Amino acid sequence: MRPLRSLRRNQRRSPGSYGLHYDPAFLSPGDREELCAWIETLHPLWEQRFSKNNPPPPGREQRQLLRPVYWLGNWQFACLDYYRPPHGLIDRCVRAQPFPTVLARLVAEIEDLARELFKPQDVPQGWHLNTCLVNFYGSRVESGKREDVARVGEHKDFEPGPVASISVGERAFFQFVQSTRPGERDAVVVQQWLDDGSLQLFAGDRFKKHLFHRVQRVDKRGGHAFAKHVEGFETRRVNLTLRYVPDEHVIPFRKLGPKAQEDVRGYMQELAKHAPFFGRELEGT
Ligand SMILES: O=C(O)CCC(=O)C(=O)O
Repeated sequence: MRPLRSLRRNQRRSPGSYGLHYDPAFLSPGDREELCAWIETLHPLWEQRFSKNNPPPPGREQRQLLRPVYWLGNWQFACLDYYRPPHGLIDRCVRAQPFPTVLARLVAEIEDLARELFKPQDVPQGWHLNTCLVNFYGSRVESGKREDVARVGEHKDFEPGPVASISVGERAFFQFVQSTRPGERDAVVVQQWLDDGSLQLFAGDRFKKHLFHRVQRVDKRGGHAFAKHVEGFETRRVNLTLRYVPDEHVIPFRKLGPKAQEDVRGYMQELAKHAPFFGRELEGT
């Protein structure tokens, strides 16, 4: 078995909070460099939240997501409403590119670590990190005006089992919160900075099912900047969130229902401009 590098190097577990592990120095300088070099090759999408066949509900408007994203393993398009067991399983997870070598290596290490840290009942049968959401955080730039949109509102990750999160670039202020009644402030239960090169790993009912999590803000003081990936967006932090979607719920584009195909075909065509994988998926080969 591979050595559990992060435990051995830091000889620490997060104190007193079963279900939450944080390693501020998970990435070695070499891994960080390799990961960042790969990130710079990506052409993320800046998706719209809704689509022709999934229009905004009454009182809400079409909007662009706060940040560009890229998915590996399977792409959960916002307009298909993400993976939401137990009812939202079908036409949610569209087969996408495999992990690059550096990420596959880190994932193997993280899976071992999760099995060491968490109780068997919190690591479902068949669990493996086959899904990666790459989030680009930064500022929207329009007509020379810069708007900081580096945040994520409170939500849960519904994919079963432990979720891992690797961060590079500026540090982010991350909170787990207890949701309260409308109009009242949410109660912060745990908060921490997620540093450049860090790993956060969480599992179990408390952190997965009961609490919500969010990114309140992303620092600017480190001077981190990534290459321009999307017109009108400047990136200063990249986060890779790794999750598990049962393999039977990941489907090729051609097997999506006709309405879902219609809604995401344009995105697939956009992705295919830079990644031949998506061209092949569109052709159904
Ligand atoms: O950027 C982060 O640290 C968290 C991202 C997140 O919550 C998510 O992708 O669900």
